[in-house]
Amino acid sequence: MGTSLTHWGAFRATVEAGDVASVAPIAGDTDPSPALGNLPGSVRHSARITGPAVRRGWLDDGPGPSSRRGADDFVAVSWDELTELLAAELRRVIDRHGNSALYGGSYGWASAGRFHHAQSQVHRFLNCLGGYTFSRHSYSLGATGVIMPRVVGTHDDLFKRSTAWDVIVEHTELLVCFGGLALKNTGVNHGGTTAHPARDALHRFRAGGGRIVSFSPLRDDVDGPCDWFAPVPGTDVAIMLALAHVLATESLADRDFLATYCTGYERFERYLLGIDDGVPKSPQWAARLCGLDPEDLTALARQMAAHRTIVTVSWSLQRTRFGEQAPWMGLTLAAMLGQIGLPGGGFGHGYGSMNEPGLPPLRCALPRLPQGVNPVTSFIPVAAISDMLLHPGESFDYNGLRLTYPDVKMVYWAGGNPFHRHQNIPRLRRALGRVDTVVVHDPYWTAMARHADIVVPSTTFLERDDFSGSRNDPVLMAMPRLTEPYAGARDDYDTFATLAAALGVEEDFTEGRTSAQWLRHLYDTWSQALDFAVPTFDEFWSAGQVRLPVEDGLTLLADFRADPVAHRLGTRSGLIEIFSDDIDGFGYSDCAGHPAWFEPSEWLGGPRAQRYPLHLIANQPASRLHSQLDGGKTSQESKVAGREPIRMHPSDAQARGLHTGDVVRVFNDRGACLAGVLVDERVRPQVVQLSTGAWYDPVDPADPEAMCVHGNPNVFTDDIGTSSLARGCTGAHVLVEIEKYAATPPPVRAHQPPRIVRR
Ligand SMILES: Nc1nc2c(c(=O)[nH]1)N[C@H]1C(S)=C(S)[C@@H](COP(=O)(O)OP(=O)(O)OC[C@H]3O[C@@H](n4cnc5c(=O)[nH]c(N)nc54)[C@H](O)[C@@H]3O)O[C@H]1N2
Ligand SMILES: Nc1nc2c(c(=O)[nH]1)N[C@H]1C(S)=C(S)[C@@H](COP(=O)(O)OP(=O)(O)OC[C@H]3O[C@@H](n4cnc5c(=O)[nH]c(N)nc54)[C@H](O)[C@@H]3O)O[C@H]1N2
Ligand SMILES: [Mo]
Repeated sequence: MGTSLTHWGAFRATVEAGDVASVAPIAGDTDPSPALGNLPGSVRHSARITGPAVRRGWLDDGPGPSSRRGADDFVAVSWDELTELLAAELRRVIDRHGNSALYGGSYGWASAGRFHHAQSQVHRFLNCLGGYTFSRHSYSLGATGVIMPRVVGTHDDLFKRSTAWDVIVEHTELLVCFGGLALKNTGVNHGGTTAHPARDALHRFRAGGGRIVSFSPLRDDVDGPCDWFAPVPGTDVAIMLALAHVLATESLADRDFLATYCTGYERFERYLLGIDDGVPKSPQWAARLCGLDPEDLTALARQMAAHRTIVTVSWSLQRTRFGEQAPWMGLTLAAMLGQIGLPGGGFGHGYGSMNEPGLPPLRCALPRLPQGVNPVTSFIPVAAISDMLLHPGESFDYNGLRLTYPDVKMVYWAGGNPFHRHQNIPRLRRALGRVDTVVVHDPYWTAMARHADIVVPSTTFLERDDFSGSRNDPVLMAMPRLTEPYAGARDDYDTFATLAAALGVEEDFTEGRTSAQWLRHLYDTWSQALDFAVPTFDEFWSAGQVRLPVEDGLTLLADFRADPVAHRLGTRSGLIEIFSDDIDGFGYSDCAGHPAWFEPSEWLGGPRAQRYPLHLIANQPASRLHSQLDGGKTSQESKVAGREPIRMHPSDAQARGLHTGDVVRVFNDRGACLAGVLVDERVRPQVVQLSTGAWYDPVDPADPEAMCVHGNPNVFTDDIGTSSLARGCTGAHVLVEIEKYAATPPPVRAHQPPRIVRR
């Protein structure tokens, strides 16, 4: 029996014949994530990469653009050959094109361990070589990461220092949730988690008389009783404006709070009341967009003003076109209620998006592998990868800057799966076809690995020693190796150390340490910097964990409310910016100086819905983390007819002659996939839900436009940014049509390795 940690929780495992045989949550985790069920069999899964491999066409023809990526055979090579080829190609690209031609943005979740964290490893390695074009922000929080620092001075603290669940249970009367409070998502936390308290907190909240109002297309985004409103997806900003309109016109807005703690309310109010455009953003106005009853909105606004209320906005709302607006408008609405900084009142962002919001933060930092310094200045907002690869040398707007896409020749990926996360896969495939070389480190033959020229087999966290924790969890956990490395897999660290030696930067990269020595070193340097005592590394390792102090009882922005001068915000004015002069000054047509309603392209109210009348919600999967361990038991058991399940309302199913268990073709003009139908009343009519994470499985790998037979929604999502401000990912929403798939559905082969030939 061994113990370890994943992003979705800590567990105990039995190991047999070199693989995980069974898992159980650790004692004390009262609400473990079902995704733990994907671990058994994951070490020796058929999709494991068993040794280094090189795409045949790349080996035969050398580096260069190719349309064969994703369709070619692979040639098995030895580790020595791999090191030689890869070192030579890195040298060639850097010498001939410069370090900015190396894209090492390499975003992705990989494993929880702090040392073998693939992103940190690859960044450190590339920095030793002189740097790389990097990426900013995340797919998770692309819009929030840019807008919220400008309007409230931080984005991280909105989660890390969010109002604690205990404070909500005790003080909050009304939780108004835009995007629900999806407990399926609180299973997960970046870096791991040893407890899942959200479900229990909501029980206690209700038991104490608390009320939940959920705006969401899915009833089950809130577990248990709530007042459910199912508006037209993408209209939350209009709804919030309507609520704000009632507050403004019924003298319910807290003018003192707005005057003391905010700037720019008057400018915003002109827009709200329609003084300049003649369009008051009233409940009647919003009702025409969102489809809800204006009386209900008016009544809710009054209740919000009369009770201790938190307005919370899920992260999904900002993963849509104009995604900057929802968190900004949610904050503005909370500011008008005047309860920001009061216990149990104010603003929340991401309750139900991740385990972290509501959990007390650590009183210290965590051990961290230093990534070195990157001298290269070229970067992209992370979700602009296809834009960058397809438009080298072109300029683009980002957060008030005018930037230029570098001419990237080599894409280096470790620990992420762009075929899981990126929008418009046909476009991504054309973009990847443009570069000279694609390198991927992964334990598994994901679609990204299949599109690589050089494939580097990584160990999983189960095959190496590591430790991890997260900033809102009180436990730093040891992650001892549970079994030996499978087949030819190597730790990413060892791969990079060998490459660094071949490239003459071994000492810079390793600092003379083995990975075992690094673990001890990271722990020791971390513990020496703490202002409290922790056990020695050996004591920690044999105990398997160390408990760390946390800051209990937080209320978001309480210190700012208590003293807005001493605790001035990191915004230009030091206050909450309901109007931002800076953003206004950028003159963007798609993001104004104050939060506003913009009509998205992918929504039921627009012209596109005539052709594609169903609004697809591409949300996070309940059965796994992203694409990770899609071949595992929990994920596989969730499939319908072997495909990713698509949920739809009985009325939409009936109109198309569909039943639970049918295989359907889901499509728009960008692409198509197959999926398995689940008819479900909990889904709003005209909405369908297909989670991300089914491994991309093109029926004809040689055709970039090919239908995915497995159910990956990113084949048809739009690769367009949130706005010129943040250019965040907008993958959460897309319009589609659905029809019964009449032919015999092709088999799903995504979890079988590609053809590997030996020379
Ligand atoms: N089990 C599991 N948990 C996860 C993850 C996972 O892969 N699996 N991923 C983690 C990661 S990396 C992240 S960033 C977070 C993401 O957290 P979120 O982005 O919040 O998660 P989603 O599941 O995409 O969306 C939450 C809900 O928002 C609702 N929603 C979508 N569009 C709209 C809309 O226009 N209006 C309203 N009112 N509601 C809408 C959907 O019904 C959806 O179920 O989740 C984390 N948690
Ligand atoms: N349409 C749509 N698209 C979305 C979203 C959405 O809501 N809608 N959500 C977005 C969000 S919030 C996110 S965070 C992204 C997630 O996107 P990603 O983070 O790219 O997805 P993962 O599947 O977690 O990819 C992690 C990869 O790391 C590999 N890995 C695990 N351990 C190791 C290791 O030790 N070494 C190496 N080298 N690799 C390892 C795994 O096998 C896996 O292939 O997706 C985004 N995409
Ligand atoms: Mo995310």
